[in-house]
Amino acid sequence: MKERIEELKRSFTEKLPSLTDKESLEAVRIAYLGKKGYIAELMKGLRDVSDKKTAGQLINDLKNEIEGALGARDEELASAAIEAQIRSAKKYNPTLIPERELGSYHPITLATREVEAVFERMGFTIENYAEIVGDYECFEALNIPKHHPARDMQDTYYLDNGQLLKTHTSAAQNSIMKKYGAPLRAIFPGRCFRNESTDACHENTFFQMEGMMIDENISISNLIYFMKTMLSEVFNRDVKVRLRPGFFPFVEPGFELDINCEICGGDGCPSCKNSGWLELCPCGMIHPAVLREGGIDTEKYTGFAFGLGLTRLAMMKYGVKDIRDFNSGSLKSLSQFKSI
Ligand code: FA5
Repeated sequence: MKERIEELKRSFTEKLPSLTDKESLEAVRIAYLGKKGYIAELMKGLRDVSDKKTAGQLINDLKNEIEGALGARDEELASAAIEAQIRSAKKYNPTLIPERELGSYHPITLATREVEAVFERMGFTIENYAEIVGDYECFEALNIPKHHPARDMQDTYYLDNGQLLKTHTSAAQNSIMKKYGAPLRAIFPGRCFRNESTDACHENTFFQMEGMMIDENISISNLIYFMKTMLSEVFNRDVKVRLRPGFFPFVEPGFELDINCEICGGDGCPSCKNSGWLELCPCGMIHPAVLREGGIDTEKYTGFAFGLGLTRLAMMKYGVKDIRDFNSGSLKSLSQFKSI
């Protein structure tokens, strides 16, 4: 009996280090302590032993030893599992960037920055202007008096207090002339609003970028040079444009600068209203009445102005067929611009 107890003790001690998971631990517990296990077998064998008391004591000691060792091993395994969990868990880091889709710049923002960079390099300052303006800035200071038919070209949202939502960025011309005087080179991007029915190339809320250059001896050649430079730098290649006469009361002469439709290549499509051309950047020599209203000496200075359709420029640059996608808030389409 004594030898058998010693042998079981040895075999258990040898097995113990290999018990690295709950399953093997349980298997050994059943083998040694179970109803039909080695300890139960020893207890049965007691009947044939003369010194039952000593043998019983030895069996009990072995049983206690095995129970204690298995319990301790069980605890070790449990705390090792917790430690492994802690180790594998991500450490808290207050400066970590969240693991989710980051936002992206709106294509209009990207186009605006690109055009701004081109004009900044050519010495233009960038001005900001309000979206809610008065009748004076939006029309009267631009040689468009009350009841002038040119007002009909821009369906205006009027506010109850008599102010209005800026229909074009030209509304800032007068105040910028008064702010800086001449000579002057400035661009001013901004959101414009018109109560128009929308289609693939018309929105009721869109962006323009106005530009003005006033100095001595400014002529149409300067205007054409700056327009060409801006377009070739923004598109990084030659784009087909055409210049045709256009009427705006605040310029004389006035032009419409159209871009060959980049969506259909000029064949005609909904994006260009099937004409193959898109009105992009009307421009002209600033009317002397407008210069005078802005406090500029018309004997000494002349200037040009343009009103670039920024949203349409973004359409052409990025191949967006429908202008309404820009204000759609659809992440499916807008998030595509993050890598541009
Ligand atoms: C004007 O707004 C003049 N203020 C432009 C100007 C400035 C002329 C300085 C001369 C000197 P027009 O209404 O055509 O012009 O608009 C200018 C450009 O804005 C258009 O060529 C077009 O590209 C864009 N645009 C006009 N209406 C819309 C619209 N509803 N949706 C999207 N883009 C528009």
